Amino acid sequence: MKNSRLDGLVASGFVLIAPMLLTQLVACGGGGNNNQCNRRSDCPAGQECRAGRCVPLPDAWEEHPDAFFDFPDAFRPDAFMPPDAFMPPDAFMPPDAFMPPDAWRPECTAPSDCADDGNACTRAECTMGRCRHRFDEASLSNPSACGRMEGAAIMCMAPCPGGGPNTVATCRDGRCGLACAEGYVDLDGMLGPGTNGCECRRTSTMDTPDLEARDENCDGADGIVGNPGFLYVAPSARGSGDGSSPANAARIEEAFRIANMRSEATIHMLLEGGNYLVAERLSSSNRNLLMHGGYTPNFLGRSGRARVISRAPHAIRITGGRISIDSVDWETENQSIPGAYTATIELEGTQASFARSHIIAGRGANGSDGADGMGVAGSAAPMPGAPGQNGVGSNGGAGGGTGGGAGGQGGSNNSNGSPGTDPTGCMGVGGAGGSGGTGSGGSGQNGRPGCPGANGAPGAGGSGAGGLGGPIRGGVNWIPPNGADGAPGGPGTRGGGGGGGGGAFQVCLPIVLFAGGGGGGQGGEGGRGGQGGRRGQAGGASIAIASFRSQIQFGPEVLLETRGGGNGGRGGNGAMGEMGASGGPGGAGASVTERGCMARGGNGGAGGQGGSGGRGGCGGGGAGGPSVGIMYRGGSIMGTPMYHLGPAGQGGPACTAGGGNPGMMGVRQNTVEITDPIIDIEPDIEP
Ligand SMILES: [Ca+2]
Ligand SMILES: [Ca+2]
Ligand SMILES: [Ca+2]
Repeated sequence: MKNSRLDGLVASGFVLIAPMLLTQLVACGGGGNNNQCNRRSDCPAGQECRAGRCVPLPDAWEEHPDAFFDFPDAFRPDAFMPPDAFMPPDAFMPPDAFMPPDAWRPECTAPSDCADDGNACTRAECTMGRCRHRFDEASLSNPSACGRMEGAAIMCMAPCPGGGPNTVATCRDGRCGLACAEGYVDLDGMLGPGTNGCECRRTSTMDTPDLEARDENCDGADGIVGNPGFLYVAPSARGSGDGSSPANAARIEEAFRIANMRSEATIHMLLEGGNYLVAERLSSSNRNLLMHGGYTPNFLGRSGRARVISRAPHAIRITGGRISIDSVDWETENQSIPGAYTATIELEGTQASFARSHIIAGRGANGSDGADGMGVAGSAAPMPGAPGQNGVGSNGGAGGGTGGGAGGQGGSNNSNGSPGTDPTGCMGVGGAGGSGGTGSGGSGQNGRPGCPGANGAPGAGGSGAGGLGGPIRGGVNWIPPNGADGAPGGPGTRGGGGGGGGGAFQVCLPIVLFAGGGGGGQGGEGGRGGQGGRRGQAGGASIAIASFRSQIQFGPEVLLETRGGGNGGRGGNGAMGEMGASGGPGGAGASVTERGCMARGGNGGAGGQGGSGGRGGCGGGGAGGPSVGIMYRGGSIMGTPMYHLGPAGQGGPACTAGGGNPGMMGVRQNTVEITDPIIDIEPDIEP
């Protein structure tokens, strides 16, 4: 057991402690009762007087109590020596001079004998039997007792305080700090008490985007920040907009542009949730592109989806390579240009997988109506019939024209005129020539007029378009067929020729007069037929996915929606046919007079009016636009998405003038496999 009074004397605290002891000694009043004492002599042997009470003596004091306490004045510091003189202890208290040699004992023989001074940053030393406490250099880096010297003072903290979860206390240069526990990373710069501490547990140096958005490599975001194989995308650009990190998120068009320039075989595209308005078709070819949507702005969580709303008829086209789409919706708008179609996602020769995605095709536009037929077929207007010639003297006049519809020859002398020719039959009564007049009347009979030509036949109506089939453009785009144009109307036929007038003969003895009849007029030419109406345009298609030689795999929660095919356009009306030309007039019969005697030949009949041209045919109606979830050619489809299909387009009606053929209704099916040969043509937008 150590002697606490010697501690007080020899330690550096002696100057402070000794007067306290003196005060206590003086304060102890006399009296021996109840262990009360003023001094040691008041106490029984083996005890001392402490704080006015007799208490047992420590061993060391029992033998020579008087050697120390019987001379209180002698050790009062200012009484027996100046402070400089009595320090260090060895100098002022040679054992022999102060107390009996066997009364002094070493305070310590090893540091472990020294009492704790209550300061965790000191280390006890035992020097010449005396304890000293010096600053422990190990405290400069000891988190359990972290301290440093500032002047003569020891700044000590024991232990260093801890921080938030997964932190460890540190000590550096005698100052406390915090660090992350092994395997943990502080991402937000806050790790003190009450914070989230080192919130990220690093489980890998790699970090694949996942549904929980786990930041496995603890770089602050799902995926690998700054790696060329990872692009961070937001509805509007942030920072430099190069997609290298959440703080520098790129617009989606820019992300595709960057991805298409990168040499990495695999590109992860991480998209923040929200709407992406895109004016152009996005495209990727011969690459492994993985799109992960619905991230929170810090890319440490996922909720909802990214939604690409495209103003182009196709939101994205993937050629070759591979595409994986998760939690990204795609949408095209309703189409407005007549006959325009939309296929939201185009795949060609690629492997595609979809999960948690809603793919919407806008409605295909209605086809335009066919134009009405204008004008007539053929260039030359119908000619009127040539006139018949007059009779001269006893000679009849020639009929107008040649061939069909020619006028009849007027009768000479008293013979009958010839009938005009009749190219059409004229309802059974051709434009026959009038017969010659008889003698007594002195006048030949007039020729009969030619009958009118027959009207032209109406043009045939164009056929309506079928709903299925039609050209596949560029491998994946389906353009339904348009209707057919209406045929032009047939021309009217020429009118019949007028009959020749009959010859006349008159006897006024001794005179006999003869007068020739006039020639019949030629029938007029028939009118030209009217032009046919134009075909109606097909309605536009509405297709969620158009796939050509691609393997498609559907995962969970995929919905393919179409808003419906456009209606086919109406067929145009045919134009009215042209009126036939008028027939030529008949020639006048000759009039012969002598000595009061007269003979007059009959007049030729007029040619018949030409028939009118036929009306043009009605244009066929266009086919209705298809409404199809997946239109594919070759390749395969695995898994089962949900379908929500809008109505197919109605077939275009026939023309309003009657007749003609309506188009067929469009196709409405979840999937349609195209097996027709590919016809790679430009669309026929203008019907
Ligand atoms: Ca933190
Ligand atoms: Ca991850
Ligand atoms: Ca990460």
